[in-house]
Amino acid sequence: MNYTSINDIDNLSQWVKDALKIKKKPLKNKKLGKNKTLGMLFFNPSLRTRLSTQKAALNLGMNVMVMNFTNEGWTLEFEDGAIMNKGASEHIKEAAAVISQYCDIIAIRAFAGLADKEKDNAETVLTGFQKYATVPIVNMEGCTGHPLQSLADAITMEEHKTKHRQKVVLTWAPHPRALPQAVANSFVEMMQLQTEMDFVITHPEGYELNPEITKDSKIEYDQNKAFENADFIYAKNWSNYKEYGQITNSDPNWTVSAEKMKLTNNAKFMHCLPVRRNMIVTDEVIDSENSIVIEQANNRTYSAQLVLQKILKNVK
Ligand code: AN0
Ligand code: CP
Repeated sequence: MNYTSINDIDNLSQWVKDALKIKKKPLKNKKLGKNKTLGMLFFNPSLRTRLSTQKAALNLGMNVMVMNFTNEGWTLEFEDGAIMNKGASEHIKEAAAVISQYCDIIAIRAFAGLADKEKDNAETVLTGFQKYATVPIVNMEGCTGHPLQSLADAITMEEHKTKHRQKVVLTWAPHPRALPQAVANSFVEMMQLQTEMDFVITHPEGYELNPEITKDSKIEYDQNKAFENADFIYAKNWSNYKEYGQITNSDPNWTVSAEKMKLTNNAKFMHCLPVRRNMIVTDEVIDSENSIVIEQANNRTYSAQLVLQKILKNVK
């Protein structure tokens, strides 16, 4: 079993229930991962993913090895048949096979480069490891998805939902650097699995995510209209998908402000973090009682623990 996309979740509501059980008793399966090793490979920076996934593995009694490829690992070649006369020192064929000798599960973070849409959509790093590793693979944010984040988001919404049918809004917000679509993509896919929530995506015109992901999810270009009666506001920036990787809008009117939150049904504020204050969201909103971003980050441990637990049970 791999966990590389939201499509690997066979029953979201059951997974959320199971994760909440883990949260109540995180050390219950302390023996499950004994003498098993999780290898965590980072091609990009991380705070939450690195620490929460490591914590999850430790809660299961696993050993953990972390390696940064940003400056410590050999530069890898992913193209089959490549004549390796350029920068890359080692081919994914050997690297993945070798790491599989040391690790029982390999978790990988490899962001979109945002320069070449086709290359990013091909998920070169993740699929390279899937092809040449002999152990299960976990996606810690690839080019097109961040499924551990969205599972944590689902857990967090379950904990904070009120009695009536919930309205959930994914809103784009401005950011000074070009960011991937991965978090938004997986959030959309996770929301498509929700049966008892209404979902609306709001962003400036032209900022449509990949239509193969959004499918028939509702898009409302008027952010104020989208916010009306919302129970959850999930903010995230992403760079333009059509004009791939470009920043074509930085309108500060899209920042989530207290004034905009007043349009909602006393909505909870969510963001995956790290967040740029007073760009994505004002201090007033993120510091308010309605902000659940810290609990969301806390739930990263239980989303990762559920996934590792499922894989370990499968491996045995
Ligand atoms: C990354 C992104 O937007 O994909 C990671 C978020 C979890 N964010 C930044 O690079 C700021
Ligand atoms: N939300 C998230 O994945 O955070 P990090 O990039 O810090 O891991």
